[in-house]
Amino acid sequence: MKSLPKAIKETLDWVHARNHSEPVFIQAVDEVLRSLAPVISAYPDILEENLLQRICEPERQLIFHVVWQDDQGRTQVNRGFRVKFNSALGPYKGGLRFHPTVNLGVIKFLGFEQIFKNSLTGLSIGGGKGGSDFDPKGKSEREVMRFCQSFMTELYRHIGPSEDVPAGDIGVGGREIGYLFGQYKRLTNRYDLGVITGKDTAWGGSLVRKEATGFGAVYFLEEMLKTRGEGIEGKTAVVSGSGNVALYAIRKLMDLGANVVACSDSDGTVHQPGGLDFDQLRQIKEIERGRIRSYAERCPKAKFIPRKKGSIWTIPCELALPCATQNELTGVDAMALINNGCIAVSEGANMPSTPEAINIFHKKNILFGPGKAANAGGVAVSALEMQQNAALASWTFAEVDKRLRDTMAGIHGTCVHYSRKFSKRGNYVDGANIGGFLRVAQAMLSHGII
Ligand code: NDP
Ligand code: 2IT
Repeated sequence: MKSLPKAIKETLDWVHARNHSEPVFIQAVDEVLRSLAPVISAYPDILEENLLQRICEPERQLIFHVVWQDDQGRTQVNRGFRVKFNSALGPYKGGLRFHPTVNLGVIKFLGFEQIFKNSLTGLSIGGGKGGSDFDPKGKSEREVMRFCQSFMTELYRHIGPSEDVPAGDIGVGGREIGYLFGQYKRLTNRYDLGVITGKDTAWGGSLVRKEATGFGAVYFLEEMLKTRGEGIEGKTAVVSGSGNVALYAIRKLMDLGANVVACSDSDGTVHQPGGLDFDQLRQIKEIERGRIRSYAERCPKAKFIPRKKGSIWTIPCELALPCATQNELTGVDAMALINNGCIAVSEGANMPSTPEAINIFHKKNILFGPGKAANAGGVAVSALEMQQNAALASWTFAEVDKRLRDTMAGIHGTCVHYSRKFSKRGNYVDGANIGGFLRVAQAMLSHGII
């Protein structure tokens, strides 16, 4: 930390001391504050108005119990969270994650990232995140419904179209959004479509929202490749995960002519050198809610590699898209990718690469698109869903897809602009952190000391 400006170092010490049991939150803050080192001398207001501490402390944090009944009639208890991190640019906006690893630190890291991501979209949305340690795996449809109803029975009083607008994340997709909205409607007696996004297109959802994060990560990748005179066509790609983001990153990569040879889940990886079969994959994951292992059972040309037997990142590829979860791609994985000829990484997930991995990508001059820029397409189309809901309108697939593509190109441009202007290192991480921060900072300064 020696070469860091004193104010940044002091803020980091302060954040570390008061959040010491939340390593992933500290990791996210560390990265952003380090990127801001060259910026603070250009804008004295940042320190005068104490913006660094103010942006690192959530405006409001809710923790509540979620009591629900399982199919055996037993009463179960989970923990629910909503962290309202920053509302300088608009109502709090960010997804809900249902996964057994969820705790306050995880939600704070995700909420913190969301502030800068949402700012980069250029739209009027603040940053927030929520979720629960509920594990949807192995639960029946009715158990998921009862859990969502109980979760919303507390959350409904804290959200609203101009207050806080949740959406999906890991473990929360269209099905859960439907149950959550249904209970909100019952409790409030209001058909507030704009209170939640990721809705089914039959009742207020936006076309392209389901595809948006994965498509967006590929559009961002395309923009990065263009800067080196490269394209996606003919390249070999590996995508980790096999959920919503992974699936539609794979779809778009294939549409643009890449050969996608592998994807994964927490049990392991499927490798198919001739290219994955998207329809089979979608059938198993989206329709049957099955596992990647059964894909390999149905597709004889695919091989299943159990998680213990090796990482997905040892499979040779030119393009890598981590689309599963935080810290899934380590320094060792980064070296393996580079040694096998990888030239570009676009993060569909939130903070999937460890700081060591990012360092290696930068040192080796790999094109590296950080999640808060590369996966912003999901929340951007969520904001377009809110716009359509407010206008009682619905736009065509082509119209929303074009706006998504333009938004991703715009975010890429912002990253390049700010990395060139401020960062000696000239990378997308600094560009995204600086560009995202400055827009929020300007709004916070305008609103005064609140
Ligand atoms: P899904 O629940 O649809 O899929 C998650 C995928 O990641 C699954 O394949 C899952 O495997 C794997 N995974 C999750 N947790 C772990 C873990 N601890 N270890 C190993 N594998 C894991 O979620 P999404 O596709 O929506 O989200 C994926 C990532 O993208 C997350 O980081 C999320 O925050 C981020 N993101 C999502 C957006 C969205 O619009 N949905 C927007 C922007 C970012 P398994 O089934 O075995 O658990
Ligand atoms: O991490 C994210 O950006 C999301 N999970 C989507 C948030 C949203 O409000 O659509």
